[in-house]
Amino acid sequence: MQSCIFITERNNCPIFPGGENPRIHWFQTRMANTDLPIRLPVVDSHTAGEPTRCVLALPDSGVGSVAQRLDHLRTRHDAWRRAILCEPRGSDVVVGAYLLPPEDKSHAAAVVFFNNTGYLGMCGHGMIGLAVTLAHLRRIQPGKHRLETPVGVVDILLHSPNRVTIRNVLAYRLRAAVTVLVPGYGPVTGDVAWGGNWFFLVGSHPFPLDIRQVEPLTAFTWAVRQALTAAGVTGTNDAEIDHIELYTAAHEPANHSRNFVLCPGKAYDRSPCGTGTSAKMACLAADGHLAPGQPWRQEGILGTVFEGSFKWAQDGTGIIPTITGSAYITAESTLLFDPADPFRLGVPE
Ligand code: PYC
Repeated sequence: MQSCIFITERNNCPIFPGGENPRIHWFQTRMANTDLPIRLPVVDSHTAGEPTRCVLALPDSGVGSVAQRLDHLRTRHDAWRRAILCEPRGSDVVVGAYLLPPEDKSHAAAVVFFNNTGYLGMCGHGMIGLAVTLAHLRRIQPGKHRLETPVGVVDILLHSPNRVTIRNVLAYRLRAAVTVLVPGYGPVTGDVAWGGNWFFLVGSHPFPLDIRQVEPLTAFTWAVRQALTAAGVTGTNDAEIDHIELYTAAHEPANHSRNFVLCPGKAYDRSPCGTGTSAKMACLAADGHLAPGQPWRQEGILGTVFEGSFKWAQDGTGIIPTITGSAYITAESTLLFDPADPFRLGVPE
């Protein structure tokens, strides 16, 4: 029974050393209706403080576009996501990255990002972390590479082992100044924007964006998210708005803004959030407050910075953001899933 494609390093394709026919290891380890192997190699990194776990072995991910393969992973292998990212092997904060063969062979790879509750369209900090991980593994060299995501192709420019620029998918503001009544807080007004994930961006709120305020910030942004759902405020095609972004003046004069971003699984983004910075620049561009090519330094809740800028999309539907940041490898490890371990599939929700 095929249970896992192990991305080996014994072949000559640097990203998929197994080449067109990656070596398939037939793990005789099917456990409790899952096909988890006993050993799973991962590389951990952090980008501006936010962790990414790149998984170097795959469940069978099906065929087709990255979006189709994401569906396959979600419906057939969701146990992997929980086992890899949830406690006791992971935490609510970590974003996982499955590295997949690209659909278009001229691209370097495809990637599906996931977290403690599900899957992400794109992930800016995760893409920077993945690029640094691939460089660490010597699977890419400094220069330009193209990666497929479920929501489009992202270009990366690896400047050095730790510094990366990504050119994100199209970002745009869908609705400006939407007001929702948030129980316990009153009316809250924000913009609905897409930056690779759906965001509600709120500038008018009573909170200092200070790391010591994480609990009230989390409670407020979670309440905003629930109020949006209750009010039926969504992204395109009824997509749930699952990222809430508060912003305020930067603490450092060199920066333009500071943010706090609540992620779908109720953890806050330790980084300035690449897709959130993209959504923010889309709103600024729509208001005429940021010009193409003008630098935008987005500070996150830890004070770390993503450097952004944009150009208009050719069809005028939005902007193409670029985001630059740094990531560092924190671990090369092997997750172990002992069949006798009652929590091998993660602590149940
Ligand atoms: O950097 O885009 C991002 C991101 C999304 C969720 C966590 N980080």
